[in-house]
Amino acid sequence: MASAINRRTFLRISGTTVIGAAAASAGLMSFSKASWANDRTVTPDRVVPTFCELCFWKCGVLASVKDEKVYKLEGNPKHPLSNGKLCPRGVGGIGALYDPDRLKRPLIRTTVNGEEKWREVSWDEALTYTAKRLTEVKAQWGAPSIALFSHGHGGAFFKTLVKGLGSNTIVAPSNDQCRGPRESGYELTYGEAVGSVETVDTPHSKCIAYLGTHLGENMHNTAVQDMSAASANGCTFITVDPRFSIIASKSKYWLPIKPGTDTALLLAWAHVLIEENLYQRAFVEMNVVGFDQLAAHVKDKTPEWAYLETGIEPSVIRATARELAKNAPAAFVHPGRHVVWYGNDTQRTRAVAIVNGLLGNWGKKGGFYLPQSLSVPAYPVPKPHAELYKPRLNFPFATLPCAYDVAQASVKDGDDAARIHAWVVYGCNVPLTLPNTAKTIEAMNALDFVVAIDTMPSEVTGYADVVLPENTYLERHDDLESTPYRVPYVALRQPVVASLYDSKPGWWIAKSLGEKLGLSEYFPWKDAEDYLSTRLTKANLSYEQLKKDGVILGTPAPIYEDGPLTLKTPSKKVEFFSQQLADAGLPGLPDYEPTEEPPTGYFRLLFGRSPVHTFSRTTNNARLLEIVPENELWMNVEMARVLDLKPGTKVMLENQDSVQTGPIRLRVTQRIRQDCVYMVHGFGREDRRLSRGYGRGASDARLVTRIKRDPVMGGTGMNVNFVTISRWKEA
Ligand SMILES: Nc1nc2c(c(=O)[nH]1)N[C@H]1C(S)=C(S)[C@@H](COP(=O)(O)OP(=O)(O)OC[C@H]3O[C@@H](n4cnc5c(=O)[nH]c(N)nc54)[C@H](O)[C@@H]3O)O[C@H]1N2
Ligand SMILES: Nc1nc2c(c(=O)[nH]1)N[C@H]1C(S)=C(S)[C@@H](COP(=O)(O)OP(=O)(O)OC[C@H]3O[C@@H](n4cnc5c(=O)[nH]c(N)nc54)[C@H](O)[C@@H]3O)O[C@H]1N2
Ligand code: SF4
Ligand SMILES: [Mo]
Repeated sequence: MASAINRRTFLRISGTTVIGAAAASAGLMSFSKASWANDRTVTPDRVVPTFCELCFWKCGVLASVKDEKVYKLEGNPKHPLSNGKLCPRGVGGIGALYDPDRLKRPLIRTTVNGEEKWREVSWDEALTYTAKRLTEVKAQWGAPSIALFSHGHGGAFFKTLVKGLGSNTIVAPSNDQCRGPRESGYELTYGEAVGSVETVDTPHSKCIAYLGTHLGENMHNTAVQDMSAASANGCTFITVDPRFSIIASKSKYWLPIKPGTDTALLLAWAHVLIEENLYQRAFVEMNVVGFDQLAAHVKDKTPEWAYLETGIEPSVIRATARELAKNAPAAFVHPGRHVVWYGNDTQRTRAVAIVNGLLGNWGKKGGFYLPQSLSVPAYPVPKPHAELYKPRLNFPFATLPCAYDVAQASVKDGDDAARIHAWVVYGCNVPLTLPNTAKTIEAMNALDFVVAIDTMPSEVTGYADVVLPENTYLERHDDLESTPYRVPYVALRQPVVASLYDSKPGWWIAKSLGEKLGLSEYFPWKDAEDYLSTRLTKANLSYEQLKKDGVILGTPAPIYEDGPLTLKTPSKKVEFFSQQLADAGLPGLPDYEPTEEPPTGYFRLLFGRSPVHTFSRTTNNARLLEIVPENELWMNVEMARVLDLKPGTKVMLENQDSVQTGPIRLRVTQRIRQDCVYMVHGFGREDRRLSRGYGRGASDARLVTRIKRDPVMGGTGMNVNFVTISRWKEA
């Protein structure tokens, strides 16, 4: 077996560490500056429809090209997820295409005179080497010891590859570090996950409660457009958030809840709806099991009881419950998205689902619509025999294995046979997105082999053995996109301009690697166009029309249902009481569990989104950094006074495990409770290869060294870290 590098040093991709590196072309860099303008005076040579990958909402884009350069990105008016508009990140996609720091050529980690370096290699050499190393790991430890981490639309071809190899060890931080508990909570209660795009009928709603969901900062395009439409229609918003978020500023009620106590509020809302006979009785009688058990369960969960937990006045709890009830069924509590907060997250989501059941809003206008999808048959390939790695952890209602457990199972612990030995990482920056950065790095160091498929040098590529540069979304085809939505549709991603540098599309990388691994049967098509047109022909759809319009709409079907529901739960009804949970020894109704409080002198660390950035994906994007150059630490005015810290002061954070990050500038504000501080995720990049992103602001990820696991599906509750703040002293 080829000698594995045992301890990988973090390896930058720069002139000094790459053997044979050519400097980035000056012409390209100067163009990158000129292109930021999104110039509206230029007449394009062509306008190419495609869809966005600056986040995972997948809005339709029209890209204008002049002299083979993309100079403008706009929303595709025909695409239902953009309606002619993009969010600021989507407009800034040009910054990702023309980022001079992009990965340019395949790289292999190598040791020269005891020093680790990158060696620029041909694609053939990179893929031959990768195939050899994966084959060795499979032969020695079995295929399931090869894990795929994947995020983003292009991951589909790598799933085919890894399954073809025989591994079902396929994980995603967007599951157990994001929305996994919500999906399990809704599957247990309604028999199906909420999914992305969330199936909330916001434009027709008359009252919406947002728990944390910070729309306007969380910039999911259509969700924000819908929220504006609802606001214009006079919808009442209730925002429950320890921080006065943008959506709080549009709300009739802001409930500055004590962090971690939302389940108490939800149970008190259920109490008021039942005790005051405000729930949708006909819906409940027709569609719900376990109502009587719920009524008994929340009998003593009075607003007065909840006040002591949440800090929200009983009168406000009653008023908001009545406001929701008055507008039901055109009212809902938003199910949230990034819900891994305190470990009891599936149960909290169940409480949200139950309050929504009392509002009778499933399948109702202004509540939850029943999504439609345009089904396009898969390209026919043999079914692979893929297995999950052996020591499968025992979270009874996980829809996927947990990324966190796969990382833990990669660390050396004496039982090599049960370990994960290789990672294929597509579009994930795991050191920053899994909890406990140091442990993730330890895991990566323990692996026999890591290959990262990425567009940018990032923390994850720094610990890889092979780095494969993918095209950005503006240079490549991808698989078809047909998210279940209020109208059925299928959308196309197609190259707007030719590949820059020696980057390649993901489909080509997966297919070529598949061929080297002897897996050609899973990639029988000639190229992406052959693959796409074959799929479309089977669905009687025109590839030519899709190329021209970027999207094809299907025939809309009804999205509301007035009769009895037939759900996919065991009882076929909405399960307030979950026998499935009870059978697994877990509470059949959501219990409120108090969350550990910060020790004296500590703040709870909270984090969220900036409207113009997507995690670490954009923190090197020149265009977007012009708008928001760094993150700030939000602290309550009163606490800043006590600590004698002025606005704008640079501070350091230190968590309960003595991990430090910073410096970060202080934002002193009334808009946050005294017991917590808040920052935007994705900054504090530690990689000097990022000529613009390096060293801006601080990293929340470094501070998440402690988690609380969700007993239902294994999500990693991350809002359980505490920090002290001190003035930064320049060394
Ligand atoms: N501390 C902390 N941790 C978090 C969160 C948090 O707020 N704080 N948020 C959580 C949430 S909500 C989620 S969804 C997860 C997301 O976490 P991940 O799944 O890891 O996803 P990203 O952070 O988007 O991954 C970024 C990587 O994708 C690369 N990339 C960008 N575009 C492309 C492309 O077109 N092709 C390829 N091949 N690569 C590309 C970037 O260069 C970067 O290296 O993180 C979770 N983890
Ligand atoms: N611009 C932009 N938009 C994005 C993304 C992005 O990177 N950039 N990422 C997308 C992704 S992958 C996701 S998952 C979503 C995440 O976005 P959301 O699901 O909307 O938000 P969260 O990150 O869960 O929550 C952040 C909010 O929760 C509040 N909060 C913290 N603790 C508590 C608590 O105990 N109770 C309550 N009620 N509130 C609390 C914080 O103060 C903050 O306002 O955003 C998506 N949209
Ligand atoms: S919400 Fe913004 S970043 Fe996300 S896909 Fe749409 S335009 Fe792109
Ligand atoms: Mo997420």
